[in-house]
Amino acid sequence: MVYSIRMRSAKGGPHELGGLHISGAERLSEEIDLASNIESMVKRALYHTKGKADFIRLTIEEILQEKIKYVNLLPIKNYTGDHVSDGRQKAKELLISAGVNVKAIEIGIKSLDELKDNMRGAMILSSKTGNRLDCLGNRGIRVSRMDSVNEANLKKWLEKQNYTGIHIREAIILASKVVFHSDVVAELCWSDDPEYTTGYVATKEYYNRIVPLKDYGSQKGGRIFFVKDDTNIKNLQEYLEKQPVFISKKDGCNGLF
Ligand code: WAQ
Ligand code: MG
Repeated sequence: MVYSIRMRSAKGGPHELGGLHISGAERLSEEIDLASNIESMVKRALYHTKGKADFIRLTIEEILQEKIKYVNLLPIKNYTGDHVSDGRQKAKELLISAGVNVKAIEIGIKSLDELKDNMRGAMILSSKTGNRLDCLGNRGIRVSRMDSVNEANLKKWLEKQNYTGIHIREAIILASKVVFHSDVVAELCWSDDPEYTTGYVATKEYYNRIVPLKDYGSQKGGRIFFVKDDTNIKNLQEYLEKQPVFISKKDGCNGLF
């Protein structure tokens, strides 16, 4: 049996009553790993660099095997600059090549920089005009119900490329699910964790990691999904939030992971 686990946590009460978003997480879990996955999510909410959550909501639901979709893991490219301005410039170039309009990119970066409070989800912007297309305000769209097919193999694959840590593991799974959708042109992201300055631009081809995309110590972070102008937002939202997706990769003779 496979279960979806979703966690969101806040400080100063629940999100909907104005609490500050601390951390969230989403996994698809086999029954045997359920308890340990839940434990690590609760620990993450309690011992986070953004503070100790006083509100934690966990939702656990059984997933029907036949509903699960399999999506390819994006390959990784890496860019490193000296300053945030270098990183942002690279992000712009990558987004332009993916088909996002310069104006939309500028609006996107500005909206992330100007966020007063962190969102717990992502903004959906038109890749042409930069107009916000979701009507979800500070909540945004939270991508859920995704995971790797084989955690141990994903870890090995990342370690082989010298990537360790939970940020990249979670981000590449999320990005692979997001850009797989035909209406999504590209994604831009950087973390809201104050110590984590790496971000990325995900396109249909690559997970482009960029260091740095924000200043050390800043708690401002977020995600933007740039989409085609005629996107049916309700359908896209349904896919991002509800469609269970396992991210997998064909790895030569090691088979699928
Ligand atoms: N769905 C939509 N938006 C989300 C989700 C989600 N499941 N999770 C987080 N966000 C949004 C939300 O606005 C957060 O405030 C923001 O993204 C940042 O989330 O080394 O760690 O979990 O290659 O802090 C990227 C680079 C790390 C990783 C991103 O984001 C690497 C990261 P965080
Ligand atoms: Mg965070």
